[in-house]
Amino acid sequence: NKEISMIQKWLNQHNELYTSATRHPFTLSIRDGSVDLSAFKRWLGQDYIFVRAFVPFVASLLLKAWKESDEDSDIEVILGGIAALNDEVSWFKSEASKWSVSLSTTVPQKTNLEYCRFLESLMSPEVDYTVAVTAFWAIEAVYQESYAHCLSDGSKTPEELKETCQRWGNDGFGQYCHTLQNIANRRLEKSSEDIISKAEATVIRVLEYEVEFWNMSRGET
Ligand code: HMH
Repeated sequence: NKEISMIQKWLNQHNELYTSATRHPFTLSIRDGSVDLSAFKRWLGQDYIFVRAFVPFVASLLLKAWKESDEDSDIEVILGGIAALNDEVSWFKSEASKWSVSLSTTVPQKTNLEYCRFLESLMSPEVDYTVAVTAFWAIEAVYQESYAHCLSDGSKTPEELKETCQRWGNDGFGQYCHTLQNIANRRLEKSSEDIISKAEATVIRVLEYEVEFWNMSRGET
C-alpha cells in the first residue's frame, strides 16, 4: 500500500485551478456541441505555434534525462513523446488545411508568446530534470483530461471535432500521461524541499497558462 503521491497531493490542494484548466468553457462547449467553430479555428492556429515551441522543450527534457535520470526507461518515454509530436505537427498542418486556417499567417497571441517564453525558461540547463519532467506531465495531462472529457459518456461532441479530441483523449495518451506522472512522482520522492517547491510552483504556472491558453479561443484580444 502506497502513501498519497506528491502530484495527487498537489491536485487536491489546487483542485480549483486544475478544474479550471481541465473543465474550461471552451472544451465544455466542444463536449456539449455548442462550440463556436471560429473559436476552434483560433485554438488550432495558436496551438500549432505552441507545439512548435513545445518540441525543443521536450528535446531539452530528453537531454536532462540523459544527464540526470536514474532510470534508463525515462529516455524511452520522452523519446516516444518526441515521436508523437512529429506526428502531431503533421496533423496540425492537415487539420488546418481542412478548416482553412492559414498557419503561416497566424500571429501568436500575447498569452501564447508568454507561455512559449515560459517553456523556454524551463529549457535552461539550470532547471532541474525533476522540475522539467513535472512540468511536462502537467502540460500533457491538461490536454488529456480536457479532451477525454469531450469523448466520455453523455458528450455531444460534433463529429468533425472527434478526431481532435481523440488525439489527446485516447486511452494510449492517457497511459502515457500516467507514465509521466509516475516518473515525476518517483523523482519528487527523492528530491529536496527546494526542488519540490520549485516543481509545485511550476505546475501552478502551467495550469494558469493552460487556462489562459483556452481563454484565447474567445478571440477577445
Ligand atoms: C497549450 N498545452 C497546450 N497545447 C498542447 N498541444 C498541449 C498542452 C499538449 O500537447
